[in-house]
Amino acid sequence: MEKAKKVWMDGRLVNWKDANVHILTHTLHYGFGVFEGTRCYKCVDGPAIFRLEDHLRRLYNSAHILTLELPFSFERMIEASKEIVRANNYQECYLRHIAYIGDGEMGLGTMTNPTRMAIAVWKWGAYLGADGLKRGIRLKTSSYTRLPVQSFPAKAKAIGNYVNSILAKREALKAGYDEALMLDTAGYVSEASGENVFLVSGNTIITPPESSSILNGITRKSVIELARDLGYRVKEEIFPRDTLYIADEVFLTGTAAEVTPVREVDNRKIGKGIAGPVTLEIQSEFFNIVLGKNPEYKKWLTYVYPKKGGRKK
Ligand code: PPE
Repeated sequence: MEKAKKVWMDGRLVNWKDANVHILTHTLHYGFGVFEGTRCYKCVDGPAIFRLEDHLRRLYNSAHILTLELPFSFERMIEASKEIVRANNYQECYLRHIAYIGDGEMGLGTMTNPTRMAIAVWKWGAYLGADGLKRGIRLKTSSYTRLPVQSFPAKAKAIGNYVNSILAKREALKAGYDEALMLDTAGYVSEASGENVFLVSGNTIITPPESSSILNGITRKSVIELARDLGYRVKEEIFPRDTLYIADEVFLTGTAAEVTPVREVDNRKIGKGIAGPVTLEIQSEFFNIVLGKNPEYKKWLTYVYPKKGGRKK
């Protein structure tokens, strides 16, 4: 990973090599904290962060679910997010917001440790590989079940939740697949280890509903709106994994993965076994939007430089 110059920590810009925490940082031991992943794209008229307010709203909601009080205001974090991209002079990058419990006391019940916040940025290419983004990836149903909604706050992007995801991801990678498909406790499709799942059947696009144990993905929400605007019928409903096997197309959405086609699920070809036309249309429209090429969706962009339309050279 290329090291950025600066990291935003607790209200200050610090050098990359100084962006460290104490070994007794509470969250490091128990995983109780929340985070966000957001992308900044090099738009035609300057760098812009995609759906920054929605990502930060989810960060504050995640914290609320965990009963963590965040020490900085929403507005301050909007400004800090732009500031850290500018401080590193990046045109495009991934932003990682994190809120965690710092050091002080140990033990599960400690209430006195400070809650800390940071934003780090780095350059991140195609999450599931450039080839995967173009041609499609291979998905394998995991032996790990998504944790049930009564035990796991799926609507919180909580750090500890990711033990479940990483177990599934490592299992899939070791077995030679690109990504893990996770089922819920009833056996229905929930999501991939770090992406939401969609299928295409004729003119209809289906994805599990928000009431499932899925993260309410911001890319998911964007793709639902975009697909409807393109004239597709979009349904949010539960389905078993064999519905994926017989779909015309399958794709994944996520900030990191963007819109990634799936060409195979559990050793079964999906459609023709290549990236499907509907997926590629949505992917291409999605890239137009995040790159500021579609005026209808400019509402989703937060330009990093103050002048409307980005920095003028
Ligand atoms: N489900 C999960 C479990 C998840 O982690 C993500 C994001 C999504 C769905 C898609 O949500 P959204 O990004 O709002 O569209 N996963 C992050 C993981 C990246 C990482 O490896 O770290 C991401 O895409 O940023």
